[in-house]
Amino acid sequence: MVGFCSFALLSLAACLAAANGLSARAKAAGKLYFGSATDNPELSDSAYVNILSNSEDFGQITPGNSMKWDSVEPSRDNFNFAGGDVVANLAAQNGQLLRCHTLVWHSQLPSWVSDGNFDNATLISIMENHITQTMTHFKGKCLHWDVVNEALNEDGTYRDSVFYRTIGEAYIPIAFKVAAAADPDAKLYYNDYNIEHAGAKATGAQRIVKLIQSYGGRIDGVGLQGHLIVGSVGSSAALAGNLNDFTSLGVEVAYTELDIRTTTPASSSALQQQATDYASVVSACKTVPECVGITIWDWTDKYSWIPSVFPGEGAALPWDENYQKKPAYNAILNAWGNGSGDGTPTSSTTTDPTDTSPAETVPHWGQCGGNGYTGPTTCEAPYECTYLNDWYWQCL
Ligand code: 9MR
Repeated sequence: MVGFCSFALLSLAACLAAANGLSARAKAAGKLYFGSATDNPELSDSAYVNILSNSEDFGQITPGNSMKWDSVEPSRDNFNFAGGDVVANLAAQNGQLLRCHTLVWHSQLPSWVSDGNFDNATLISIMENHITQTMTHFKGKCLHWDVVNEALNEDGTYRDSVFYRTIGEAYIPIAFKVAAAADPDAKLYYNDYNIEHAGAKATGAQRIVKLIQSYGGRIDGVGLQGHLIVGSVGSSAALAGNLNDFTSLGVEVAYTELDIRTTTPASSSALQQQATDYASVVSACKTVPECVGITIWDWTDKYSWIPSVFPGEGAALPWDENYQKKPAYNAILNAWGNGSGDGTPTSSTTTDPTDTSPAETVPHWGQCGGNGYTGPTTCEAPYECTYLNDWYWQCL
């Protein structure tokens, strides 16, 4: 539904009654989106695309592969954005936000970079060029960019990538500095897995946030990938406590690649436990105001990466291979709740219903609500007036 929860037009009751999908419920809980990764080969499956394109369930999509270095710059200074454009265009067509993934990563990195034996200065310039060209191409389309991905070992020390070996830890703040200049409007994220629970690797990710800040750089968020295992997710309170360890450093957080795998074929009790586990993650995000949203790493088991990497495991997503919803679907819906009223604009910020003058619309990125705000509250199509905090609603 276009304009869902455009509060100048809908009463609160109508807004809440309309909140029936995973993303609609996330927004009613004050988040920016619930989203899904997708990958270009799957987009030839029209039944798949129909479900992915339902923005009530998916308010945001993320390309699973087509913005990675090997897709975008397969040989030096030879850029190919075609695959990424397809996903960006689909998001725009569906009125969905876009998370952009990922710029600097040791994996899916072409051998011309990893085996090029470049010196420090040359590798820095190659990295800078890759970031600048890629972000400039997608400028204005990416809500978030995963600037650096998976820079850590499990014990929280730095991974031995070509970037770390050649440049040292400074490659991370340098990448964020270049990214901040290339697209000032995109939120810049550090993204990693196995940082969802407090421990050495989560502490390492917090060290990275502080490192970037110590260089005077901008890091806006940390992405907790969330490749989790049924029965090992833990309580929502523990998950939320870990999120707060990040937000206390002045960054927002998001679960960026959530899936919760089990042994296959999955038993019905495993699927029930999986539903509980999905609900725990959603509740954790819901209770932490700086958690802006959750992305699942594709929505159907048919296209999940898990079975190819973990043989005998899978069934990790809320829809099965035949596109049937599993118990996790309703658990996610219920965990978001049906809108608590948190952040709902007060009457002082809503448009006077007796005002018959033509409605002024707010452009993309403009403010459209918040405590004390008295300006126009209707966003230019296709954008929606979205809660960011009690003082700021924005056309996104
Ligand atoms: O989903 C991606 C899969 O199709 C690729 O084969 C794989 C290659 O590494 O990457 C997958 O996505 C990864 C993501 O980019 C970073 N975090 C881990 C994800 C799963 O491997």
